Amino acid sequence: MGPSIANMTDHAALPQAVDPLDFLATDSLLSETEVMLRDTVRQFVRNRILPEVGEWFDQGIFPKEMAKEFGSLGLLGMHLEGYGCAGTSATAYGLACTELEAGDSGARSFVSVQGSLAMFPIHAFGSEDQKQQWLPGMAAGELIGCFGLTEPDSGSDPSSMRTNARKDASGDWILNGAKMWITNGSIADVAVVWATTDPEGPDKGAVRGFLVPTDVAGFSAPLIHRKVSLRASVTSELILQDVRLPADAVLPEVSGMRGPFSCLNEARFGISFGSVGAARACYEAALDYSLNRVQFNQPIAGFQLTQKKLVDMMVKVQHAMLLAIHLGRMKDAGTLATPQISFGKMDNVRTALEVAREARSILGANGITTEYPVIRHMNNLESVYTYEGTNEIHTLILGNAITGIAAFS
Ligand code: TGC
Ligand code: FAD
Repeated sequence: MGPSIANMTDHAALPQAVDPLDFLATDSLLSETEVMLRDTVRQFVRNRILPEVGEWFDQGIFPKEMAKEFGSLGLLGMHLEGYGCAGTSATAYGLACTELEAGDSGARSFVSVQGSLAMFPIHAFGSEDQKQQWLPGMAAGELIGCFGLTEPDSGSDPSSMRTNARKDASGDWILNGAKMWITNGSIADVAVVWATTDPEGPDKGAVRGFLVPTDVAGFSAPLIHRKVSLRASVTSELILQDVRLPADAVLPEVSGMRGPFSCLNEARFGISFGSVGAARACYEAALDYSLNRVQFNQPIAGFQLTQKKLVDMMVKVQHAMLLAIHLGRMKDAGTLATPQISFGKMDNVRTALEVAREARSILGANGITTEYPVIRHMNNLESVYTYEGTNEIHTLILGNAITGIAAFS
C-alpha cells in the first residue's frame, strides 16, 4: 500500500528540533561551496573584526590596513571576472556581505564601495588600460577606491548635480565641484567622480564618470567628523578645484545617469544581504542576553513579553534571509529587475532596523553601551537606511513599478 494522507500528517515522524539561530534551515538552500565561503568569512569576522570593532567605533576609525586582509580573502570585487578578482556568483558575494555586516556595517560598506561602486564601473565601463591600471591593485586591497555621486545640494536627486567637467583647448578635462558623504574618500587612491559635461560640448551635458587619482593637484578629501552612526567607516567630502585630468580619464563606455545607477544596483543588492547580518547579530545578542539575565528570579527569556520580542526578531531575520537568497538566485540567473533590488534594499534594511531596536530594548541599560554590539548596529543601520537610496526613494521606485506613475517630483 502507498503512503496515505494519515501517514503524511503523522507529526511524530517529522523532525522536532529546530535551530534557534537558523530556524527555517536556510543553510539547506546553499551549496557546499557557498557554505564554505560563508564560513570562511564568518571566521574572519570573528577573528579580525569582532575583537576590535567596538574600539574602532568608539574612536571613529576604520584601519586602512584591513583593505589588504579583505583583498587576500578575495572579497574585493569578488563577483567580477578577471583582473585579480575572485569571479564568484552574486549569491556568494551577498553571503560575504551578510557575514561582514554581522561584524559591522562599516566593514561591509568598505567592501561594497570598493567592489560595487569603484571597481564595478571600471570593470563595466572602463578602457582596457584603465582596467589594467587599477583593478588588480584594487582587488588585492593595495589601492583603495571611492565613489562620488552625492553632493551637498544633491542627494536623493543626483541628476541635479553641479560638479562639472569641461574640456580645455589641450583636450584635458577640468573638473570643478564638491561631493559629500563619500565613504573611503580620505583613504582612497582613486575616486570615481560623476560630473556633468559642457552642454555645448560633444557630450551635450551628459553625466560622465571620471577616474581621479587622489594625489592630483586641486583634489582634497577632508574627513567628516561628529558622526554617531557608521563610526567604523571613513566618510569624507571630495573637493575638486580646477582638477586637470588627461582626455583618457573618462570612463569611455557609459554616458548619462545609467552609469552611476548601474553601480548602485550592485551595491544595493549587497546591502539586501548585508543588512540581514546586522539583524542576525542583534537577534543573537538579545537571545543570549535574555537567557542569562535574571530578574524576578528567572531569566528574562522566560517572560511572555520577551519571548514575543524574540520570536518577532527571529521571524524577521529568517524572512529577510529567504528574500536575500531568492534575490541572489535571480541575479545569478540574470532575471533580477532593478525594482526587485529596491524591494530587497528597502525591506531588509527596514526590517534590520526594527530588529536592532527591539534587541536594544531587551538588553535594558546594557543596550545603550558599545560594550554590547546592538546599539552600534542600530546606529549604523540609520546610515544604511539612508544611503544607497533612502527608504522613501525605494518606496517610490516600487510605487512607480506597480502603478507606472513616477512620483519622485
Ligand atoms: P530616471 O530618469 O529614472 O533615469 C535616468 C537614466 O538612468 C537609467 N536608470 C538606471 N539604469 C540602471 N540602473 C538603474 N537602477 C537605473 N535607474 C534609472 C534610466 O534608464 C535612464 O537612462 P537613459 O539612458 O534613458 O537616460 O532617473 P531619475 O533622475 O528620475 O532618478 C530617479 C531615482 C529617484 C530613482 C534616482 O535618482 C535614485 O535612485 N536616487 C537615489 C540616489 C542614491 O541612491 N544615491 C546613492 C549614492 S551612493 C551611496 O549612497 C553609497 S553608500 C556607500 C556605502 O555602502 O558605504
Ligand atoms: P535628501 O535627499 O536631502 O533627503 C532628505 C529626506 O527627504 C529623506 O528622508 C528622503 O527620503 C526625503 N526625500 C527626498 N526626496 C524625496 C521624494 N521625492 N519623496 C519623498 N521623500 C523624499 N554618497 C555617495 O555618492 N557615495 C558614498 O560613498 C556615500 N556614502 C555615504 C555614507 C554615509 C555614512 C552616508 C550617511 C551617506 C553616504 N552617501 C554617499 C550619501 C547618500 O547616498 C545620501 O545621503 C542619500 O542618497 C540621501 O541623500 P541626502 O542625505 O542628501 O538626503
